[in-house]
Amino acid sequence: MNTVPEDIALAVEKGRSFLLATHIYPDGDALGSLLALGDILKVMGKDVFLYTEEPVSHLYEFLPGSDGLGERLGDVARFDCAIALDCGDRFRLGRRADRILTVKPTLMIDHHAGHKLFGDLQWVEPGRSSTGEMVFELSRRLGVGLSRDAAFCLYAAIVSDTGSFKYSCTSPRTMRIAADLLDAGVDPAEVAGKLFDNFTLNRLRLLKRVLETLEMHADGGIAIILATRAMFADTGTRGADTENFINYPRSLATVRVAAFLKETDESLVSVSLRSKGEHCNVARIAALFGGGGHRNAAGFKCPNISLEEVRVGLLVRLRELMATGCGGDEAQGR
Ligand SMILES: [Mn+2]
Repeated sequence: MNTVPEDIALAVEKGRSFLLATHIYPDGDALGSLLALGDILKVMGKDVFLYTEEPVSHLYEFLPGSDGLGERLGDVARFDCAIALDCGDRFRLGRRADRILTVKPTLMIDHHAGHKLFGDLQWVEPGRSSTGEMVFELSRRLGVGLSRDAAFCLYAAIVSDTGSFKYSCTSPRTMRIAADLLDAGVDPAEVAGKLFDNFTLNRLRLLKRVLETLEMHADGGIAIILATRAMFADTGTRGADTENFINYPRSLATVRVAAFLKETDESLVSVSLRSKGEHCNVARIAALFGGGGHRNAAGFKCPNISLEEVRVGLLVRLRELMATGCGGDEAQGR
């Protein structure tokens, strides 16, 4: 069942020169979708510029094409179509969001449940595991065969956002698409190895320090871990090295909600939240602090505040969430 809206497919067919962008601090789904769609458009004979605000994290340098992303946006008048991928609201497009959005039309392709509509044409499906899944559907709708590189990027995108097909956002359709990507030549062991078995010794030392901060609350229902600037300095690591650390407290059997607070370079405290099940909606907690995300995976950032202040304020909200049956009954798609 192909759900690509007609106006999205037509705009992609019609465009000649494309600006592709995704959210700041891009993850595997963001980058995988961006690179794969860039490859698909090039196969269609179109000009494509892949924009990123910052250099790609070393954790994702293995994605084919990641060395071809550009930080210099230049004059956007040269584009006749922009596409924002995996981006739940305009602020997540980063510092140059306003300039990107002057390109007409700007298309949205996204699966965030709390997506705040922006741009000109939207394709938002919270029921999708990943934006990678949606880009796959778009390639089918456009009748473009996937190169091995594009298939590799889409598979990495889907594996990232489904936690290796473990999260509840994984649907039968997700698995069928993954199977098609394996048929296109993707080696699942290669992707998993590069996504997960990618630690430097410094990063493992950082993990050791971070796990020492583990604290439990609400009879084991809440787990919190912290990363301070001193830990990054002592171990020679950066914020990007903490990717997936949140999965360690999440992996505790009793845990319903896990939180990871870290001090970033720009005097911000950045918070990642993970939860389990339909009734534990951390996107609502993140929204209270000006952030967003999915039911079971969300986050927010607080400027000019100490880690301890954020920890105390967040814990109050997490305790409330636990006390109300972990988030109430209205189930949003992840
Ligand atoms: Mn995503």
